[in-house]
Amino acid sequence: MPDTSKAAAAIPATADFLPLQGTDYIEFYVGNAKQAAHFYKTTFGFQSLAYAGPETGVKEKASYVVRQHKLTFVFTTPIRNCAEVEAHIARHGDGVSMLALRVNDASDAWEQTTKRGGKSYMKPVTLEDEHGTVVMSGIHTYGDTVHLFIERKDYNGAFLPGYQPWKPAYNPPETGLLYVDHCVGNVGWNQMNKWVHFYEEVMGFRNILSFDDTDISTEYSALMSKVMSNGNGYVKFPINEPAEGKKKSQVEEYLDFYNGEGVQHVALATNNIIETVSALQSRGVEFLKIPASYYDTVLDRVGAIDEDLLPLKELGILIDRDEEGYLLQIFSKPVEDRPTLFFEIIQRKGAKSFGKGNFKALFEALEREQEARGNL
Ligand code: TYF
Ligand code: FE
Repeated sequence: MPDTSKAAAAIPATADFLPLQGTDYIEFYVGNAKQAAHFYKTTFGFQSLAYAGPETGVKEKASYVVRQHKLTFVFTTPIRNCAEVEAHIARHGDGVSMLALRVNDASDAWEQTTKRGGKSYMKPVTLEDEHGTVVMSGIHTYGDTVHLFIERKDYNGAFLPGYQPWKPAYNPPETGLLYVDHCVGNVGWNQMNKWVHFYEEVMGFRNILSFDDTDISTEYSALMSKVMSNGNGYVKFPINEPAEGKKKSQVEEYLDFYNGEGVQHVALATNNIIETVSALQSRGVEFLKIPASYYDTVLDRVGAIDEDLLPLKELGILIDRDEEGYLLQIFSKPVEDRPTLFFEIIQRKGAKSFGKGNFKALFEALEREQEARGNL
């Protein structure tokens, strides 16, 4: 009998029409990019990388690029006559505008997604300078959020053509943040399945986990969530929609204050959550407070873990377990005055899930914040 196993491995049953290498960068449109970049350097430990603005020949906006390991954040603010950024900020306040994904072929990514119904944001464009070539394209997703496709051919400049290296004297140390673990979108009432289908049909993602309101309703608020993953699992986008509860859903609060759909939280991975969260806390990142009683029973639920419980309790780090291992996670308060975008810090020790065992404690903590804002 001929051995067909090699051929079968080389040609998967369903070829991935949108192969992704991971998150290239996340761009935030903000009211003051100079101050936002300073905040993310000072509190989260990002390093200065690149700059584009009036001094580099870009007249309408200024962008600061910061990096920590594989995490790249761009903060962009309008300077003059920059309608797109101005409109985003006027409507949403500070928030995520672009989730940029690394691809081998940005032209093909655009062809594949737009022919499946994706709405074009940017046809493929070739950007070139003395450091090489980048091809970029993009499609719209929920709200005013955009997925850019970034193809870095041989590019060895600071960030992208048009940017110059940014080397200020002020460079506080890193905090151990490594890469984007997942990025969550909040969508409108009854819109979750529409966006699940978008990620399935247009982007070739799969729905790997689902949570309904019975999994995650607390006494008051509720939501539903489905986790979408690309073929190799490097890119994971959970989608939340509000559900009817006794009081206002946290997702509804977000939609009210963001004035529509958008990115709710970005989960940042670390290899040592105790060290990372200690550093973040001492540098001014505010985290949700978890009642001490959570730690009385947590080990009965999750079993033995490598870490001492005391530092986890002191920092308010949550623990959950699935069939493949466990995870440690903690959630920041919103990083703007509006109750919109926040960050999760996550360390996976085998677990591939999202902390379902913590939903009750987490959502009760979120509701206490909502209550304090008068929005419950
Ligand atoms: O990404 C997740 O699914 C977890 C849990 O409003 C979660 O981080 C889900 C919804 C939410 C906050 C956290
Ligand atoms: Fe999360």
